[in-house]
Amino acid sequence: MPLPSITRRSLRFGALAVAAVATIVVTQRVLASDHQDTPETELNPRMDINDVYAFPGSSADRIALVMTTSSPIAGQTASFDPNLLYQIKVDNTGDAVEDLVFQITFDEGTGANQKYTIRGPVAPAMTGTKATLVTAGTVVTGNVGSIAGSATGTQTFTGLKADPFVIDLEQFFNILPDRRPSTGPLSTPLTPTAMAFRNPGIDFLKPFNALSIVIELPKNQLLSSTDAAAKIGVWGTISR
Ligand SMILES: [Ca+2]
Repeated sequence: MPLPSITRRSLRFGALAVAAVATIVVTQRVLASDHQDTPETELNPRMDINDVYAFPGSSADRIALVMTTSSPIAGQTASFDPNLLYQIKVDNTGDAVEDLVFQITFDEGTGANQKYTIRGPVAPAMTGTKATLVTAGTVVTGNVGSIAGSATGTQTFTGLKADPFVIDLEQFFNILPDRRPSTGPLSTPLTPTAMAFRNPGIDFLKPFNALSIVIELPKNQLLSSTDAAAKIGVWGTISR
C-alpha cells in the first residue's frame, strides 16, 4: 500500500556529499527542505533528517552512506520510530530520480532492544514523494547499536553516534533568529544582529550524538556502468 510521504532532505547534503566523494554530482534543480521547517517535524524530531553523507568506505572499492536524525536533542536514550520509513536514495542516471533505494525500518523497542531491517540496494516500486516497501533485494537485520551484514558485502550500523556535522549553531541562530528552535537553550538569540560566523567558531554539535543509519557496500552495486567517470546522486527521505 502506498505510503503518503513527508519528505525531508537536508539542504546541506549536496555540499557535504560533493566534498566527501568525487562521484557525487547534482545536475538538476533539487527540491529540498531543512531542519524544523514544518510544525510536524518540529514536534517529531525523529522524522527530522539532520544530514546525508557519502563517505569513502573502508577500502577503495567501497562507499559508506549515512543518514542522521534527531540531533542535537536525541540524547542517550533516543530511539528510531517504528512507524516511519527511512530511506537513502541513489540516482545513477543523472536525472535526479532514484534508481536504487535503501529502505530502513525499525521494530518496537528502545536502545539495543530495538531491531532494524535494511533492504537494498534495490529498484524502488515507486519514486519521488510516494513509497512502498520493496520485497526483493538484499536484506540485513540487526540490533540498534550493533553492526550487521558482512565486511565484503553490505555492512550496516544503526544507533547513536557522535554527530559528524560541524557548525557554530549558536551563532547560526544569532544570524538567522527566525530559524531557532521554539524551546531549549538556543530558543533565544544572544546576539540578534550578528551578520557572520565567529572566528574561531564553536563546534556546537561536538558533545551531541545523532541517531545514525550507516550502510557500507561495494561502489559497483550503486553504479549503472563500469565507466571510471560514472556518478551517483544521494539523498534521504523519511516517510510514513
Ligand atoms: Ca535516475
